Parts: sequence; structure tokens; C-alpha cells
Amino acid sequence: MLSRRTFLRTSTLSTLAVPLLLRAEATPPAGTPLVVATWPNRGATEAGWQRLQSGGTALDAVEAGARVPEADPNETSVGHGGLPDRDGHVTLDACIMDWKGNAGAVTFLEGIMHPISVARRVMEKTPHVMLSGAGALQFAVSEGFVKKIQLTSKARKAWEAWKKTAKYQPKINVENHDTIGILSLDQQGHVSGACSTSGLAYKMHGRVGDSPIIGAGMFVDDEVGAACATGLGEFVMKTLGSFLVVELMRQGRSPQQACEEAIGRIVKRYPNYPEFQVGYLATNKQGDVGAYAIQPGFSYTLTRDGKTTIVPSDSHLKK
Ligand code: SD4
Repeated sequence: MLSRRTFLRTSTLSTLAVPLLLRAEATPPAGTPLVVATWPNRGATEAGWQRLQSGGTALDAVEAGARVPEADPNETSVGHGGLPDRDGHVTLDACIMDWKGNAGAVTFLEGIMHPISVARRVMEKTPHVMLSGAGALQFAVSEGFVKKIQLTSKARKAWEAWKKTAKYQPKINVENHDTIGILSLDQQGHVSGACSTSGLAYKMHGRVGDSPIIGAGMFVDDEVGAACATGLGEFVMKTLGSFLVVELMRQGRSPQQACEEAIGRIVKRYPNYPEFQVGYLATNKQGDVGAYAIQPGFSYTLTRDGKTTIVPSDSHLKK
């Protein structure tokens, strides 16, 4: 017969063991490490891969990757070389999220080369998730980031040309889309993500898009995977796209099926979808990657096993 003490010990162990077993089954084994980013962004995914190789986490990898287009003066949709709003201001949005569910973001930030690193500081050093505008700038400067004039001469020329013809109409276009959304799975099997953009060219002053919004421009859940978005942020925000993609993966969809279904929601609800672009990119914990867009022309860059490939995405509208 079991003594009372043995009975208590075995029953406590068995009630503990059941949830532990269930949890082990619910979290699938992780796939091989990777870094994947929206659009042809070889420099970014390879920089992220280098961080993974030197012992960095998925969080280090996505930050290192996003910093590459941020610093590139020829990159007109992210960071330093970004095209301005219709009043000539380059305003930057970025967010970052790690596998523990920590998140940080900046919006409407001017004059700082690396908004993704400011977003990471917001996550790590403040009790908040998002800082905006002058407050974000004040925080960045207090953290040692240097304020610089941001409108490059290339971007100024483009803006001056736009002013001559545009009648001050905020522009909704399908071409100006190079926002970087970047996701990584590391050696420990954890996922993280980042997103950085100068937003839509010639937008209204003060406009903020999806890219810095956790769940819209990017979302991470280490039980499932991660997703990010590019394109006309208004429609990503109205459907909380990246969160939706991750939740669909949680329900059993592959990354590809989840991205297709999230695009399907936009197509179903907004009949003017042929006038704009939205693209999603996702990875699950096994390292399966998927992408889908409304318009043809979307692609993503994947670095895995030290090899980089640029992969064209399928789309709802065909060529
Ligand atoms: C925005 N989603 O501000 C961004 C723009 C973008 O590729 O993704 N461009 O709406």
C-alpha cells in the first residue's frame, strides 16, 4: 500500500508531468537557423547571419540586419536615404520584438540614422513599448544617438520634382515599397523580428504606418513563429496583419497558407485592393518560410546555411 507521503509525492509529480509533456509536444522542435527579410535585402540578411555565426541571438541578428538599409543613402524607403513626407521631413518608424515577448518601437522619429536600435533601447531600457516624435528623439539623444539632418540630396531632388506635379496630394503608390521586415530563427531555436521604414513617400506630415505597430508591421510568438509586412500600411493596420499571420500559423496553417489567408482578408474586405500593394513574410519555428502579396513583384531574401537566395513571392493578382 502507498504511504500518504509517497502518494502525495507521486501524485504531485504526475500532475506536474502531464502539463510538461503537453507543453513539450505543443512546442515543435526548431529548424535550422535562418535570417529572412522582405525584398532583395542581401546585405541585411547576410549581416544578420554573421551575427548568428558570432554567437548573437535572433534579436541581435534582426537588429544588425535592419541597420544595413537604414545606413544606406541610396535606399529610399528606409532610414538615412528615405524619401520625405509632403512637407520635406524624413520621419522614421521601427519596431523590434524578441522571443520572450518583449517589444519596443519608435514612430515619427526624425534625424536618427538607426531607428531600429532606438526601438531596441525603448524595449530594454524603458517601461514602455513605443515612443513617438520629439519624445523618441529626446530619448535617442539621451542614449547617445547622434542627431543628423536626414534629407539626402537625392531625396531632396525627388521631393522637389514631386512638388511640381503632385498638387500636395499625399501619394498612395505601389512602387515605393522597400521597407525592411526581417525575421530570424537562431541556434537556440528562438525567433525574433524587426521592421524599419521611412514610410510612404510624400505622406501627410504626422502619418504613421503599420511598420512600428506590434502586430501590424511585425509580430513574434516564440511558440509559433514570426511575421512581418510591407506595402500600404493602412490596410495592414486595419487587419492587424502580422498578428493574424502568426495566429493562423498557431491554428495549423503553414507560413505560406497563413500569408495567403491574411492577404485574402484584405482582398475580401477592400474592393480597391488592385490599387495598392501589401506583402507578408513569415517563418514558423521549424524554419518553413512563406510569403504572399496582392500585386506581383514582391520578393524576399533568405540566408540559411550561409547561402543567400532571393525568392520571388506569389501574388493574388498575376502579371
Ligand atoms: C508604411 N508599410 O509606412 C510601410 C511602407 C512600406 O514597403 O512597407 N513600404 O505603410
